[in-house]
Amino acid sequence: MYWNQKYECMPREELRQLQLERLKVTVERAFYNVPHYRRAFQELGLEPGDIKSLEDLQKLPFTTKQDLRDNYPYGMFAVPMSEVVRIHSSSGTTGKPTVVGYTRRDIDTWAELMARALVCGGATRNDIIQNAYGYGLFTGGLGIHYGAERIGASVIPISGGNTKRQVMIMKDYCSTMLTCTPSYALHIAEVMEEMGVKKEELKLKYGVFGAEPWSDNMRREIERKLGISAVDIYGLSEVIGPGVAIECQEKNGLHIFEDHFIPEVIDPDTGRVLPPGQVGELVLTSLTKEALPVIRYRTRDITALLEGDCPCGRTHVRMARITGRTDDMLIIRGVNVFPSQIESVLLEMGGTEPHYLLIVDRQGSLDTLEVQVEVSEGLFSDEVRRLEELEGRIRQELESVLGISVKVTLVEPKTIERSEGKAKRVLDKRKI
Ligand code: DLL
Repeated sequence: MYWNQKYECMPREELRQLQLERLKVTVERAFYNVPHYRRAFQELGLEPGDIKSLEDLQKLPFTTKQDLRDNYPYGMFAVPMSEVVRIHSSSGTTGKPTVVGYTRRDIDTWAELMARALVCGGATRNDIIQNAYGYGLFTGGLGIHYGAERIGASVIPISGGNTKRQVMIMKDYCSTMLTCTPSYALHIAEVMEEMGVKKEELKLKYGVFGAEPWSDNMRREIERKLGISAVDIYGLSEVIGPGVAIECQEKNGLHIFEDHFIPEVIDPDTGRVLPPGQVGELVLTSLTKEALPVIRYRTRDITALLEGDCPCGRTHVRMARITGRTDDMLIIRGVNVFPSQIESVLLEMGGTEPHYLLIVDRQGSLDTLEVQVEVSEGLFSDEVRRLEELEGRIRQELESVLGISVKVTLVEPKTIERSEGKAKRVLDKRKI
């Protein structure tokens, strides 16, 4: 089952030709409309006319999250704001989040990609899709929503949270597909058990899960508990949101929608492009985006491109599941968290020492974050009430900065292990 067979199964030669045409347009768009790109190209002595073949892509400079931040909020946009119809953003680090924009045509492209993705996951116009990705600045909710409507499926825009209600609605409204993060899918399954609802009472058949790393083991677990077939969906705000790549029902790697994105895998240390099969950092170039074209965007996600034809008939290259990141970004309950965000809150608080440990764990299927921090010598011998007050203040501040709940534990001075090399500040106990 395809949504758009012509493009999804395009012969490779034709696909490469299309990519080249679209790449040239994208490079021109970026060069002439975005000062950052013009500068970066000129530093390398390049101009749009130098891109004559797909291989020439390798001459172009990389783009990083830092470039987006340096041009915060709208400096990387290639169209005037009057053309922008939607703004999303991804969670920030110490400072600013990354802001992304869409023209009307970008929204249309995104809906097309998400329609393809949901069909890969098993959806048809007859499905009832319970969309439990968060709606809002996060791209998950609205991204899936538009794709589901494009197919003509019935979408339930329930967003995340209120799990008992999720179960009730799943049962009463006869949802046939669930879309959310994999950890939330497991949590829903657990709450279902607690409520005494059996999977046989549901009409659920398919799941499309992503936005955080997960494993084949976790897939089996979710499939068994919910009685469904589950696929992995990948994407990132800077590139478009969900709908960059997805598994087909073969569940053997994620097809990257190559008529809209060119993937490369590089050695993160040298920037050298690696041959298929080798593990490195995924770099993506958009081919059709108007508001925010990205050229050789370094995703920081670790994967490999997989060679060989897929029995499903799609000709788009597959990538292995994302196994981690080259930076220290954590994904906790689907929210991107950088340890540096936490550090800057702790350092601003007063009363604490710059020694802390972040403990990430999974209770049931919900991620938890505990922040252990040493208090200053003077304070520790102080009254309990003052310590409690400090703990409360830190927790509140962290929760407002990160947008997730946090447990704060104050510990005695000099109790957190010191390291002789790089400090190890994160203990990730989750087994996924
Ligand atoms: O997470 C977009 C999305 C929404 C994807 C819904 C899939 C489903 P951001 O918030 O910008 O966008 O976070 C992007 O999340 O660079 C990866 O590190 C991680 N990520 C996304 N999908 C997967 C996945 C959305 N399937 C960052 N496996 C990316 C592993 C993933 N990691």
